[in-house]
Amino acid sequence: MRYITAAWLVTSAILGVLVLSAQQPPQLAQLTGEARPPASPLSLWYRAPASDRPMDPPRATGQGANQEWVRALPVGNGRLGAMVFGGVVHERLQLNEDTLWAGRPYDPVNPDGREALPEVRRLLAAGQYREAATLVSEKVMAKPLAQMPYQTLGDLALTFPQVASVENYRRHLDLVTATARVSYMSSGVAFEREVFASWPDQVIVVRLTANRPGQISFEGRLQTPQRASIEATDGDLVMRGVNGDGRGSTADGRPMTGALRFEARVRVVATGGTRTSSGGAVAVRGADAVTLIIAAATSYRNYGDVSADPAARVASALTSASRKTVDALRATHVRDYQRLFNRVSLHVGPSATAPTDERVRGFAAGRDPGLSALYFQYGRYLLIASSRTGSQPANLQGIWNDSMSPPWGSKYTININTQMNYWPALSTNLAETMDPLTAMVSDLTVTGARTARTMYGAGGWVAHHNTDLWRATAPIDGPQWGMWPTGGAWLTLALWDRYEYSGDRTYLRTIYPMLKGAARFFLDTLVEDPSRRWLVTSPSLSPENLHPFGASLVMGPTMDQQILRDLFDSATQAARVLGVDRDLQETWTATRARLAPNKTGSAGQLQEWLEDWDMQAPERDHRHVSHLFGLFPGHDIDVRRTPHLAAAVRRSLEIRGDQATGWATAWRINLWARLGEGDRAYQILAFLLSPERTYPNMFDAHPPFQIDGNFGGTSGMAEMLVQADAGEIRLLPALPSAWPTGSVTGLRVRGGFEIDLSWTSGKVERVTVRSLLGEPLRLRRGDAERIVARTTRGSELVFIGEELRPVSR
Ligand code: FUC
Repeated sequence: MRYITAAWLVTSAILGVLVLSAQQPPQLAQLTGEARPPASPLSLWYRAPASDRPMDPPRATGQGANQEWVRALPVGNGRLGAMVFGGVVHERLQLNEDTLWAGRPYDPVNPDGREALPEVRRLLAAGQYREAATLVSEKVMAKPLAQMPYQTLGDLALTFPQVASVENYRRHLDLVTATARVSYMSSGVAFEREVFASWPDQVIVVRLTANRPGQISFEGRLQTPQRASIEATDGDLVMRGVNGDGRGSTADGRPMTGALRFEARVRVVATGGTRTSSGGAVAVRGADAVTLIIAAATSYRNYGDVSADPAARVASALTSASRKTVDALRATHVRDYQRLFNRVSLHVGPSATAPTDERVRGFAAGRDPGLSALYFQYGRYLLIASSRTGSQPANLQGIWNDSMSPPWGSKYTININTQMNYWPALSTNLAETMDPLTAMVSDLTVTGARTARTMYGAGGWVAHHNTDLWRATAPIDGPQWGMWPTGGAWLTLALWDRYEYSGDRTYLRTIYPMLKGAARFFLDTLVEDPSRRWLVTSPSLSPENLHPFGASLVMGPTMDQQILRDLFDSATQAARVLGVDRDLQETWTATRARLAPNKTGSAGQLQEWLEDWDMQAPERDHRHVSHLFGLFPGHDIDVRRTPHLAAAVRRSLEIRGDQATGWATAWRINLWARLGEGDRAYQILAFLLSPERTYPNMFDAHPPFQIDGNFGGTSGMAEMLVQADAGEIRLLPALPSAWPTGSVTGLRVRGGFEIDLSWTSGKVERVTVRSLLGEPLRLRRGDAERIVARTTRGSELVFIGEELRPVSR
């Protein structure tokens, strides 16, 4: 079929903007032929490019999750990311570097806060919630009021010659090799493009090949909305710039002027043909094959130091990568990635062979259980691609962002979103991806100690509901959202979980000061509830939910007490294991005992607040289910240990409803799985995987794109298959009837066990348990605890059938 005519080009340029918002991506012409599905079933694949038109001119505010961008395929090495669009004539790689945020080192704490807090507490105790919120708004909130956004690096645009026809076009992302590929035929020549992001080599590699010599010609250029200069020299495209300015200024009047320098460099290595540079572009004509190596870096060393040399960082990565062949770069990348990815496999039924966007559109029909398994593995892929040792933690969009001012700044929202990003890390056997989170919490113990001291006159450290690259910890946005002191404490619990999974004492020693500092802050700031003398947080809130009295501010929201019970427990256990701080262990235990208890309200629900207000709250179906933290990911509540409270959680979940934003839907999956309700969890998963919550590239739709839903969904599926509580492992605790037969390998649970499990017609077939720490093993299946066995470190035990008959080996 005709690929392009001049008239169509002009028309499409005029219509381009209109077409943008339409359902299908703009195409310059029809593509012909039907490409076959990729060989690896663990692939996302499509029969059309995400877009194939010249890029928009750079602009300061990006397009966020527009129709084209959420069709593009993400690659990443934890630090560098690219969205690959796959255009035949106009290929676009939208690039990110994970330290390229707006602004500069700053401390937003408001020194007026400390004087105002006693009055805020008095107002809350007197039930004057609106007045308390006004005072917090005037005297306590951070300066500036918003934190700094994560920003795009820019785009690499490759413009290929117009072609007469394109057949059998296919692009796909192979999750087994973490590689994006584009392939098609044109005028009898088979073209291939391959893109991968290597963690060991710290570069993104683009490889262009054809099955006949001399066929590869294109012009490459960089483009960015950042303040940057761009040039082309000796086969390199080079961009040097300064990050964006943030808004507002600190309490002492310092503006948020951008202070990071950055560089991106693309090395163009052609075999055969010619290569020329001019006018900021590199042109390749008639090459046999071309390799593009992309490196990028900023001057960020840490939240207080931006003195690194980005050019030196880029030069070092490029020099060493360009000494290697593309085969060597690929082999190193695949080996590194598979070391993590291959630890877990999942099969829950047949997979449709249709392109991924069609599968998502049809999923609600439920005939494609394999799509859940693909979604599960995609979550693991995305975590590996956005969070590696030495990188920043995965932010609201992982590392993929095309904007200078993305939704919610694409920051770290730590009243659920950042924590949810790491929910699958331990259960799906990717503990190392938590290293960046540990490093961030370590930073927060320093910046958060400043906030604790200046704002509260307290010891230890505190972080409120958001943080950013600069590790800001003061309350932001407004009292309804920001005045919540428990975000940092929750983060430390994720780190403690990692110890519970691994039993690694060296690691425990590094995180113990973080736990201890978080606990210290609350020892210094908890207040007495006037009527019942419970110890509670104040001022605080139940994340983002308004209570019936015109504010969210309160004393002692349920979630805080649940987090603090877990915090004091884990700090005490950690001190015991390490044999330190005996006095503190007693203080923590005593303080824990005085925290306000979980309470059941008149509707049978778990109360979100100290008072029974749930049924009068203005948004009863609010997306946050903060007070249910105690069931998941917390430990306060469990179906077997505390059945009455679990029943109250169930009632609260019914009141809240099943469908919410992406992450909020994913949280509900995990909670219903913990309640042992597989079919309910699956029904909610089906909504998460429907086009309402999943874009064509399977990114989670909050909407707009936010990656936490992907990670929460992956975690939810793991929770449906295996759970552990209080030393007991539960097999298939929430298996949905949609997955009658299947198998999983490599899931991890607390206490140091790794589990392989297969089932047929809903019945356990075979279980293999590897004991990593030599802890006693207790296995539960349904109502019966079937196995209690000793294990030794490194031993493997096998059980058969529903009765879990031990197999001696
Ligand atoms: C919290 C949520 C929003 C959004 C934002 C990034 O504030 O309530 O839904 O996810 O974080």
